[in-house]
Amino acid sequence: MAGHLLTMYKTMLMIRRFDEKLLDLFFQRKMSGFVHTSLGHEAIAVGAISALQSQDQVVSYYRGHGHCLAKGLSPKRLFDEILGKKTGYSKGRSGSVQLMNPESGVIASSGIVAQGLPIAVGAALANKMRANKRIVVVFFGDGATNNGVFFESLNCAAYLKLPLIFVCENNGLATSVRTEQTMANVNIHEKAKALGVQSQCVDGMDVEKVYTTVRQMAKKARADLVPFFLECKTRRLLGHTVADRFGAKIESKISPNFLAERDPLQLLKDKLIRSKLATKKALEKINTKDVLMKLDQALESSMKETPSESSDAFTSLFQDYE
Ligand SMILES: Cc1ncc(C[n+]2csc(CCOP(=O)(O)OP(=O)(O)O)c2C)c(N)n1
Repeated sequence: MAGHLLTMYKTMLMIRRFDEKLLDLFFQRKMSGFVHTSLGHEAIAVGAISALQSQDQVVSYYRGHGHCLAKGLSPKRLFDEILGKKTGYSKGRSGSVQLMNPESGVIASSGIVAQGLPIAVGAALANKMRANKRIVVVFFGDGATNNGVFFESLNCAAYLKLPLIFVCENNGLATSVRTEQTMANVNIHEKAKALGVQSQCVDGMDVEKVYTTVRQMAKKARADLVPFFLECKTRRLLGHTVADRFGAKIESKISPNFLAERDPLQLLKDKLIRSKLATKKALEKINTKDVLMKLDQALESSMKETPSESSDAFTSLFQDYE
């Protein structure tokens, strides 16, 4: 478990630093488009995806850099994609919002709230019909659970008995609107129960908890062909997007001591040191050598890549993916 926890720590740190690099790029005006960071959500992506097998599939959403990195996509090609380079996973045309690479198992992500859920249902149905033992995990926010297609998707998954895990990243806010302002019942996992999907709620800041819960769910989903729902309670460290200063203000009002008390990376770091699984020095080396150095190299070579051209905009729009 020690090695496993360290690997998860490294991936969480990679996600944190990757998003921080994007913030720099955005404010230095070196990139165009929007960025929704997953700062604060790292333990969910890493805990859930570490519990999967390599052939399993992930459907993400606009807050999805973490899911892609946890699924093993390369930071260099993700930078390429976000910076609009030809060498990006979708030839630089998706921006940060629609990142995907079916070959690596990230089969889709969308900027449309809740849009990933029916896509995941379709993929899980295909897997079931092919009897290939693959499962699908779909990530989405709390706001997505108010959308009609959320209910349709869970109903289909339960009725059709699909090997699919729904993971709700409940950060308590949909842009700048708090869950209590849009839901009479804020216990989101109970919505799933009502639709016939077994569900649980865990601390989304605790990577081990997310990992062990998804591992159990994945085992059952694969063996018994049934869906599960996991609500992960989390908080975002910034506003809704990089440009959302108003949202950032709301967030700091709701959870003023958040960083000090509940930062998922700090929690794991403390645990690793407390349990003598790693020293402070070893963890700092991971930060500088394994993460920052790799990211700096990736970004430097990405900046030199050829930009995508507008004449490419309509090529490769339709492609059959296995
Ligand atoms: C169908 C749809 N409605 C509205 C929007 C505008 N919008 C973008 S993100 C967002 C908030 C979604 O909140 P949540 O699902 O909680 O995810 P979070 O951004 O907090 O991770 C909204 C309303 C959209 N993109 N798609």
